[in-house]
Amino acid sequence: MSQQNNLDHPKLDLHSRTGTNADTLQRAILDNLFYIQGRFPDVATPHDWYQAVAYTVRDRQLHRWVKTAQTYKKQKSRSVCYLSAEFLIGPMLGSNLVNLGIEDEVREALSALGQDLDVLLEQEPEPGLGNGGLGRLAACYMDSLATLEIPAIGYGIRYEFGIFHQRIENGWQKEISDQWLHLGNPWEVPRPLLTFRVNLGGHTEHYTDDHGNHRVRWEPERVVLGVAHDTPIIGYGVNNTNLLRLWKAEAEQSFDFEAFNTGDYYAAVEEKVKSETISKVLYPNDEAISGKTLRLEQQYFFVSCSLRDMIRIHLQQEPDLSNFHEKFAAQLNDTHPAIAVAELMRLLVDEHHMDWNPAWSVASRTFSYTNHTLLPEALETWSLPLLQQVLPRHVEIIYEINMRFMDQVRVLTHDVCGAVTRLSIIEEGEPKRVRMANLACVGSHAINGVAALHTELLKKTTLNDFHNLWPEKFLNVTNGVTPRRFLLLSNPKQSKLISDRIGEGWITDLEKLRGLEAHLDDAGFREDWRRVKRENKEALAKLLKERTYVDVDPQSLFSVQAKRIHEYKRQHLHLLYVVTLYNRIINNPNLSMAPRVHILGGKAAPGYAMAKLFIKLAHAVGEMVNRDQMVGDRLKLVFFPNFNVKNAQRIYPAADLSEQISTAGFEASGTGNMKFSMNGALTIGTLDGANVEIREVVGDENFFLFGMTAEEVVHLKTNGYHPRHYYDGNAELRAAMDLIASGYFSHGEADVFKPLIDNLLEHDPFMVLADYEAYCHAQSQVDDLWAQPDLWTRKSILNVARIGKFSSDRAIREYCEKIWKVQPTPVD
Ligand code: GPV
Repeated sequence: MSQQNNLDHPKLDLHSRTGTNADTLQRAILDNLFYIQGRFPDVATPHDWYQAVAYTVRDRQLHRWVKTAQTYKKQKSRSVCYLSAEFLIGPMLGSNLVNLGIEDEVREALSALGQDLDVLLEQEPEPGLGNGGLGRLAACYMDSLATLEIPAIGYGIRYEFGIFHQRIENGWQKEISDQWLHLGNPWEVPRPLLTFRVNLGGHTEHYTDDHGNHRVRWEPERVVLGVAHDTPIIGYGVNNTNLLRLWKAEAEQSFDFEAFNTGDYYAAVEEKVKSETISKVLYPNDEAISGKTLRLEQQYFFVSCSLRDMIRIHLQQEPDLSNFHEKFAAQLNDTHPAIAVAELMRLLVDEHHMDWNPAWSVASRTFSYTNHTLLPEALETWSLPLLQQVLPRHVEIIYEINMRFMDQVRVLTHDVCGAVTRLSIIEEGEPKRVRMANLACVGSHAINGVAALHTELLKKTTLNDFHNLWPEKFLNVTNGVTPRRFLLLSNPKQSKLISDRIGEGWITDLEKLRGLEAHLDDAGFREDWRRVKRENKEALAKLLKERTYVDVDPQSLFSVQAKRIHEYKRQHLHLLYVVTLYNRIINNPNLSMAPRVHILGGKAAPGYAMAKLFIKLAHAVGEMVNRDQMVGDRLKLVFFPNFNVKNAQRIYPAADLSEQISTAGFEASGTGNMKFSMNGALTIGTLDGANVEIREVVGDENFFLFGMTAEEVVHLKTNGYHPRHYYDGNAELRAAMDLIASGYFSHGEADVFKPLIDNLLEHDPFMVLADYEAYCHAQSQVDDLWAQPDLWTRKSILNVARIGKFSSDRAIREYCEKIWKVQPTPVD
């Protein structure tokens, strides 16, 4: 019982908070239920039990966390700071159990208490602190950093309201505000003493100090507090427990006593409300957010707190900031935190009195920048007047950075073809704007894209001038996803099947999956593989029935497209194919075909009318197709509502076919494509983003390729694209579009889908019609293979066996070697 431990208090018995056998866990769960929540078993709800288990797991993380902090400090390790406006971490209980390796023990402890772990897992609200790929990537990287024993802090915003919940009403998306903190968050530790004051607005004053130095004082209009909230991130099978440190905005004084004393109660709380607004809500992306003052304030708020926290940590050990960049590598996750370049200069020069040149050297060796998109509308710029209003000192600093940069550029480029104007951080115009990507490039020593094709296109197009200037700064790091959450946790059956054959080494060394190829000719193994997929599909079919009331046959081919809704991702191409199949059945009632279930899921940005219309179309077509007696079980179309991390984990394992059909050159990488493959789906896809590399490793005979290349897309666009030409030339395409336009799917109201059809015929910016025929052809090849189940299974196994490259462990190793120059620091 009196197990020794040598943390801070050698004699303290912490066994009940560290022990991991079922008996100890059972007692700990009961203790937490009673002492933290004031509940006892007779009256505890499933959510109470969930929280008691969560606290029990967190206790076991906290010891490792303290030990980790001590180790990093003692070893003076260089740390990675991942600056990101989004961390889409998803539910934590399941992945923490998996990473700690105590799932079986907790399950046993709970069953002794009459509780079912699976029921409790369902209780956890999802921390939806991100929109999609970019935020989820940051979460996968946090998992890999800890697993690889790399000292790291994730810095971001503790949004009170994460991404909205999607409800479907009459086929239309309705946004419901997220309340993930409503019942409390057992995973976070608030740190009220770790608070920074963040200035906003006001003006600057330049003066000369007693020693004759030029100094700048920023007199803000208001001050907001940033309070740290820490979530421990534990690695798989290691003791390293890193930190996700999210900042919550609070008012400096929760009460204005002067206003209160004069009787104006409302004025007294007004300032508090205004301050706290900064971390209130996550902006749903794809929307025009430039011009939103609050969004800029959010970006500056979390960046300022994070940099000052890094400086605080640094000065605990070092006399000054001249070697700050040796202690920290700061990654800018897209341009959302790019104001960090100016803020670090302000902190070093104004507050720590460094000279400009050494300060610049420190800053540019600290930062590196990841670009996640080529879409011009997603490249952030802030209008200068707005920036001036919120961050007057930063405008001065950005001008100074730009002046020095422009001097350098004129010498280096001789302004060939107007390169100077394009490289400038300031965009001319009325009003002038600050280009955040340019600021990030100038202030970073490394710039990377997220897939090979994406990086090449960045170099050739969006960041071409910067590439000409500094080719050595550019490199590629293809994205990856964590196999712990997206295989081990979410697909336990396939995981067990794999481990039974090749051991558990794949969990931290995903290339080991190649060992599965040796079992390809084992008929028993293929049989098991099919059975597992089948069981996963049955589970999803059950869930679909609960959520959508649609019956689907698990024997059918499950074809899935689940991701944010966007025209460039071309959910409408997918829907045109479903309507085409429907037409084929109507025209030939005895048609024999591979029975298919098409599943779509994803959220549309609230202000993106066309994306919302796609959702309506999916429901409208589904409603007609699914109840048509003539169709029967040959074809179903289901929209899975509220696609989020939790739901994703139940969808990937059940997919046969993964739809990755974006217009070539538009999807920077994609990460869902990797998760589907890892779970044994074959991909039908274009040569876009990471699809290119997935096809390379799984083999082109195990991938259904179709469509124009990125080059062909550009070529067609420059030579004049006429979508109507494809409409006129393809009878099936015409029939599908005409049927939608006729009002057949909208109770005779032809107007409903008119904007969608008109847009395709007149503009079709993402060339859906040009790729339609090739897509249908590739889908026929899918059907042919589906008719040979054993061959399909072989290809499914091969996809998994060869997908090792797309582990986020590989991606993080590349960042560590090529960009961050950090080494593992194991914790005993
Ligand atoms: I910029 N991405 C995203 O989710 N949100 C954004 O604001 C931006 C990019 C995505 C890309 O669209 C994906 O192709 C990519 O896989 C993902 O970022 C992670 O790199």
